[in-house]
Amino acid sequence: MPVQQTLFDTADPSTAGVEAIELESGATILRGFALEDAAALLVAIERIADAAPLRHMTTARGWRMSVATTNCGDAGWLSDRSGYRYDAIDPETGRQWPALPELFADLAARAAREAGFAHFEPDACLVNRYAPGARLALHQDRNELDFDAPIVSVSLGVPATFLWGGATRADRPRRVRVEHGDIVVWGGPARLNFHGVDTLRESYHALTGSVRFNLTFRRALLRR
Ligand code: MD3
Ligand code: FE
Repeated sequence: MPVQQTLFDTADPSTAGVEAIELESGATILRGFALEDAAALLVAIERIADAAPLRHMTTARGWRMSVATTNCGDAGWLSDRSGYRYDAIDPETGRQWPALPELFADLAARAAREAGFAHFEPDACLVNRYAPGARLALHQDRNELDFDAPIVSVSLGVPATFLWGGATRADRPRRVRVEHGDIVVWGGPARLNFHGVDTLRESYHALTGSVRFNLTFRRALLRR
């Protein structure tokens, strides 16, 4: 059973009413945690996509991903016929990925702290855009060099269903609805769980129209 608890100081007005649900040890949903920053986050995403366009990457097996992706930060996640990896250079532009905005790093660190992970300093932010029909098949995030750091995921726009699996691909995933402004933090024992996103349904959000954006913050490189 999910444990519902207040993980932070209820006297702090910036977190008043935010609901924290621990899905399992090391995996926490902070409902509405990004709501106040959502409009600014979307403006920042537009600027990032101007410099490093959203694109449909290719899997190692040659499939075009239905999700469109870009990155900001010191390292960007890439997939192509040679596999998955992080690289400081965007192969589309030949330039470094755009810098990780202060607002992004600050929000990710605050969310991680509320979920029990102090001093999270992300160096990579994957930006995913889901149009209706897009999905992300079950996978693990294991290209990062630092598995001690958590991963922080921010949902914006149209709601989606996370597929929340276990330590092996055979574990039947739970379905967890994530909405505009929700943040999921996972680390510790849940860091290598299988997960995915179910096919996005046709829907409308005032700030994004028919699409969903997800920001995934990671520590991809080892600390200097
Ligand atoms: C991790 N993106 O880009 S994390 C990814 O909505 C990715 O675009 C998701 O997975 C997205 O690699 C955001 C979703 C998620 C859900 C359940 C998990 C990650 C999880 C359970 C355990 C560990
Ligand atoms: Fe993932």
